[in-house]
Amino acid sequence: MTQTATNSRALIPEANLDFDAIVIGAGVAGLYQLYRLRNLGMRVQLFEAGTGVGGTWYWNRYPGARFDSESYSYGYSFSQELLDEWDWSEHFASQPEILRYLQHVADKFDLYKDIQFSSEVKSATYRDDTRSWEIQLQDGSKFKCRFLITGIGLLSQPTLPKIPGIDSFKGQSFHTSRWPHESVSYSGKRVAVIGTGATGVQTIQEICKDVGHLTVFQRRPNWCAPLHNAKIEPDEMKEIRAGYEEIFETCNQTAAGFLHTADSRSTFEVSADERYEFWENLYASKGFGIWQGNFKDVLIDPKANEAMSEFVANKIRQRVEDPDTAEKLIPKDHGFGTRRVPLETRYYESYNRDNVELVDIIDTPIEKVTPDGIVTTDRSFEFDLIIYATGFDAILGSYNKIEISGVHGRRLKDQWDDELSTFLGIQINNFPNLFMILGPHALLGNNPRSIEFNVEWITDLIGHMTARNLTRAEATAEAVESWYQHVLEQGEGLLANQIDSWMTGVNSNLDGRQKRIIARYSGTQTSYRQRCNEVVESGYAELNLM
Ligand code: NA7
Repeated sequence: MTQTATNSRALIPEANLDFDAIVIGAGVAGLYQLYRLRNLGMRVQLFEAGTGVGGTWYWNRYPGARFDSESYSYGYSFSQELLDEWDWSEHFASQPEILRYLQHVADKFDLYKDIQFSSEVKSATYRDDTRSWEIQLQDGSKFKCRFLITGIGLLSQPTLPKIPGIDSFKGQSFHTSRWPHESVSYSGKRVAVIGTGATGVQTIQEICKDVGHLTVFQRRPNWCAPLHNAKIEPDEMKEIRAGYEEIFETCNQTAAGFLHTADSRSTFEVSADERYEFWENLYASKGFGIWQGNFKDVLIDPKANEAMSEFVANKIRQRVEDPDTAEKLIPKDHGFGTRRVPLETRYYESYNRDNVELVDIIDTPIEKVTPDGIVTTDRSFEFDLIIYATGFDAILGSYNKIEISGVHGRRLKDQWDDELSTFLGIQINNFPNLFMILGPHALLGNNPRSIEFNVEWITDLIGHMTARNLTRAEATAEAVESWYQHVLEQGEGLLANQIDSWMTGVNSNLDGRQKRIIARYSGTQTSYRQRCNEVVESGYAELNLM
């Protein structure tokens, strides 16, 4: 959809707007939103806290950071030229390559000219008299716009553990997502990693090859499975390129936007031999197939889940030489796939190395950090470097960080404290003209696929409004309530929603975040997209447009 510049300019004078739209965040979401809105002929400004583009891939520079989705299923699909010219070097690209890709996108589409870096948004205030948003940056500068779009990420606010003495440590220490831009020397050093989620696993398996000694402090283990990464040879890249249409079509049809989707059979519908052969094949195949492409009941039926968990537990026992260490690495409090499955490359074999030690901090909790290292109830450890791979204030953190207020000064945080609800994960009643890309209760998974869909939906709505000189869009309270009920229904029976994890909003390092919530939409992409498309077809009947 292309609108003329004349349309958009008509939006500006009446409210003295600086921009038609402001986008927050220069990650995969924000970059694409900037591109699309600019194509509508709008004046758009993007504010980014970091000093460069990339979002997740700008911040997470820790060794070993890489895709767990196939590179060619993760990139943007909107530009044939971009697909034609970009070669991925690995099936699961590493962070430096991903960052180069996003920088290339920003260059190619001339996005830099509308991005202001080192500009963290402090507050966003809606003014109903002018139907506009006023944004204030941390440096005090203010900007007014009609539409505000957030591309601020689900996992962008890191959380550190509340351990006494954490600031007293004399050596270097940081959270993985704040890994310094300059090179960090860990070669030959005594290093601690706290946390064994997807990030901890990627870090541990990479740095163990170089450090002098690595001590891993594990609270709860996760069920990890092999990534099976490989280089993409030039001929293979040609084949991938020729198949892009099919790749994206597949991603758009699967439950969560991955190349993998659940098998139509149930676990116990097949013979034991067939079952184990299927699981062996999944264990030997690339990427998330073992999680997303398993029997259809593995993530729902406790018995099926138990059988799958036992299969993976035996793999861990086979791969880890010391039986006590193997048992410590096998989760006992949740089943396979009920938390995000970290994909690994010889992660379990890391524990067979002489320079790697696993400390179970459920058995022997950390008491404090000292200037020299870490003290548990059992021992004192000395370190040169402490790495916190302790996760994020997921889904809500990036919203809570900004003081967002809507009509009549209603604070978003207060509204969400009362009840976390949105319309399609995109809009919120009482917050007109605010659009979230992958907000709470949106469909997560292979996120760029959902991001492109969300961005295009938002762009179409804004295009629809500008074409009609409409200046205010707000989801009705009824629409929000009905989406909320739908999200709850879709989440029923899913084992993952009965387990503590970032996906259920639990974070032991934050006050008041010990209770599980339904934070994401657990239906399929097809049902999500169908619902969003129905809203468009009805002429946005569930939004108040003025
Ligand atoms: P996760 O998956 O939230 O993992 C955080 C890890 O840190 C996990 O093992 C936690 O143990 C551990 N943790 C958190 N707080 C503490 C304290 N206070 N003490 C000890 N250990 C702690 O974050 P990731 O960054 O690994 O991954 C997040 C997502 O990013 C990932 O799923 C991908 O989608 C990308 P716990 O399990 O809570 O016992």
